[in-house]
This record gives sequence, C-alpha cells and structure tokens, in this order.
Amino acid sequence: HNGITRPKGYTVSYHANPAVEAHHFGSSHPMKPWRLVLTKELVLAYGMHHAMDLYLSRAATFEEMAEFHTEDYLEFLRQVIPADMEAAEQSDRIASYNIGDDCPIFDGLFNYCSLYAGGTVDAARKLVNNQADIAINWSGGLHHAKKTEASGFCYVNDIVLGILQLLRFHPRVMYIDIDVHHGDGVEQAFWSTDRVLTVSFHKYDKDNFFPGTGALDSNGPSHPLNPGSRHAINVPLNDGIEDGDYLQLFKAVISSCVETYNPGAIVLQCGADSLGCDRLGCFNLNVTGHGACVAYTKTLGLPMLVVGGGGYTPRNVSRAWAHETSILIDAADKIDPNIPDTVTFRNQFAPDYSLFPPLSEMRKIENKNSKQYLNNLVATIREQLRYMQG
Ligand code: ZL4
Ligand code: CA
Ligand code: ZN
Repeated sequence: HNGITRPKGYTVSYHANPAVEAHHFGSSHPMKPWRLVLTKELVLAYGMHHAMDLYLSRAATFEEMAEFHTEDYLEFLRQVIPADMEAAEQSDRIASYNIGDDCPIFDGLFNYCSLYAGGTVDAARKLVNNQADIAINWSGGLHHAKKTEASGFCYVNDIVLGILQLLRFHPRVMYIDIDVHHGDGVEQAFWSTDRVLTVSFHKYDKDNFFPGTGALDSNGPSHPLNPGSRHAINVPLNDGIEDGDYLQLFKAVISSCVETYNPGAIVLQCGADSLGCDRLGCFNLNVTGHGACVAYTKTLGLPMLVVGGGGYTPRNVSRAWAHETSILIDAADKIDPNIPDTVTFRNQFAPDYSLFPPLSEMRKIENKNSKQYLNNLVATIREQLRYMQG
C-alpha cells in the first residue's frame, strides 16, 4: 500500500459513514454530499486508511443534539417530510425554521443531520478520552445552523456540539474557520462565553455575500460584564485572495490568538469553498495554499478536531480534503500528485489527473485585497487581542 504508515508519536481518528453521502438536497442545489464519496475514494486509493483509526459514525442521539438545539426544532426535523412543503398546515413552522431553497426538506433529512453530527461528537470524544490527538470528520463543519433554525445548507450545528464536548475537559477551546463564508452559527453560540475564541476568515460584503455578518469590528458583546466580550475574531476579506497572502495572514492572526488565548484544543473548519474555481466562492486559493493552513495549525501541537464545511466544486473539495488528510497523518510527501489509476470516478479529475491543478490560473478572480488592507487587518486584530486580555 504505497508506504503510508501510521504517524510517529500521535494518533489520528477518521470518522465517516457512507450513509451520509447518499443524501440529496435536490438536483440543482450546490451542496452535494456526493463530494464525500470522491474524498473517500482518494483517501483509500492513496492507502491513507492504514495510518488512522477508522470509525463508522453513529447517529447523534436526540438528547446529544438537544445540548444546543431546542427540542421543538429537533422534533420538527425528525418528523418533517418533503410532501409537507406543499401542506398549508406546516407552512408557518417551515417558515419559522428557515426551511426553503437554501435548506430544503429532503428524504432522510434527520438521518443525514444526526449522522454528520454523530461523527463530530464522536471525534471530539476521542480527543477528550485521549484516544486520538487529531480527529477528522469531513462530513461535518456545518457552521451556520442556529439553536432553533436552519441556515445556509446547515440544519444541526455539529461544530457547536463538538466544542461542547471539548469544553467538558478543556477550559479554553479555539475555533478556526477557513470556509469562504462567515462562521456565524458557531460565533453566535459562544458569543457570551470567554471559554471559546472563534476566528473566521471569510469573504465579507454586508449586502451581497452570505450571511452578511463578520465585520472586522464585530468581536462579541461589548458589555463589560459579559465574559464573551471580545472573544470573536473576524477576518473580513475581499475577492481574489491568493495563497501567499492568505497563508501569511493566517499565520499572523492564528499565532497571535494562540499566544494570547492559550487554548487547550483547536477545532478547525476546512470549508473548501475558499478554493479557486469554487461554484459559490470568490477566492483564488490552491489546494496547496488551503492545505498549508491545516499544516500550520497542526504545528501548534494541540489536540485538533478537523471538520469539513462548504465546497461546491466536488472534484476540488475531494482533492483538498484528501491532501489535508495526508498532512494530518504526516504523509503529504509520500503522496503521488498524479491521482492513482485505481480511483473510481477518476474521470472526475480529467484532464490533468493531478491532486494539485493550478486552480487560480483556470478562473482567475482579480485580487481586491491590497497589502495595506491586509496589514491593517493584522494590526487591528492584534489590538483587539490586547483588549481581550483585559
Ligand atoms: C441554491 O440552484 O445567499 C439552492 C442556493 C437551490 C436549486 C433551485 C432553487 C433556485 C445557489 C444557492 C433558487 C435558489 C435561490 N438551488 C437561493 C439569500 C439567498 C436566498 C436563497 O458553505 N437563494 C440567500 C447560502 C447562500 C443566500 C450559502 C454556504 C454554506 C457554507 C457551509 C451557504 N444563501 C440567495 C440564494 C440553487 C441554488 C443556488 C446559494 N445560496 C448560493 N449562496 C447561497 O458556509 C456549508
Ligand atoms: Ca470562514
Ligand atoms: Zn461556505
């Protein structure tokens, strides 16, 4: 199996369930759980499964999900069926839970939600129980879901549930989000506590890009008696940011946050819609640039919960997450950049059949982030961290 062995000195757990991949949001909906099939194909074809403890994700229980969500909302998700979309007697509830084009009702919705949430809860427990140092659930990362409401393709917030598990053991948890969208649901869930520092990098354009929150000066409740005050860091970006600038910014912000906050564990959301050529994104990151953020986070040497998130060009999502799996097992240098012949659906990776196609050359978006703009972000965030310390 091309020489992929277990990483030396630490353990990686990998949480997945093929039943997640079988769900469909609707034929033209951008969220394709099928991208997880492609990811798994690459991980297996490269022999990376030999280097990890593999776990079949179980469904999170109703009670586990109720640690964040209301029982009414979960009960609704459990019983609603696609035909209810036409039924007048359900229309008020459907509207109040924000069901619609972004968050449709599809067959097996509750099963889908409880399986991706179960994977993240299990992954967090492996870290807490010292059975893993890094735990991966590519099917999770659904950062927009709210306590009583679906939002932005997310129904149950598995990240919040995973962080709640980590908080049973760790006094402070840091959350990092490199999805192109703002991690609003996670930020909001921990808005009033100083035990979670949330850091999101995202495209920000208040009126024209979802969800419209995550401005640079949006740092948590400003009331001095609120412990969550200033424990949200936002890195708002413009179109077209490229690998070099993004990585430099990521290292500057994350190193300052870790130095100031001294977290006991890190949760990393690896939304792959920040890659170039994404159907919904507008950045110019390559698989290597996106992966370099994961590699840098790993060097911090903290217990790490790694989840997926967005990503709407399935072939590139799977390239990124397979590459990032190889980084997390310390095998990136053993991976052939040419995608193996044995991969099912290999035609998806035509014409280059490379793990690292130059994404930003294929659909270049003008970079609207000046050096001055980026330098000001870092300076402002360092100032915010000084205030956070008190
Ligand atoms: C679609 O083609 O900006 C949904 C959503 C469904 C199929 C048929 C319906 C056509 C693009 C998006 C009408 C769709 C209208 N279909 C959707 C304000 C909006 C209201 C809804 O990566 N319309 C809302 C959400 C974002 C909005 C992004 C990112 C998740 C994550 C973590 C969520 N919502 C405008 C859009 C389509 C669709 C085509 C779509 N929705 C693109 N961006 C959004 O952060 C997983
Ligand atoms: Ca983000
Ligand atoms: Zn996204």
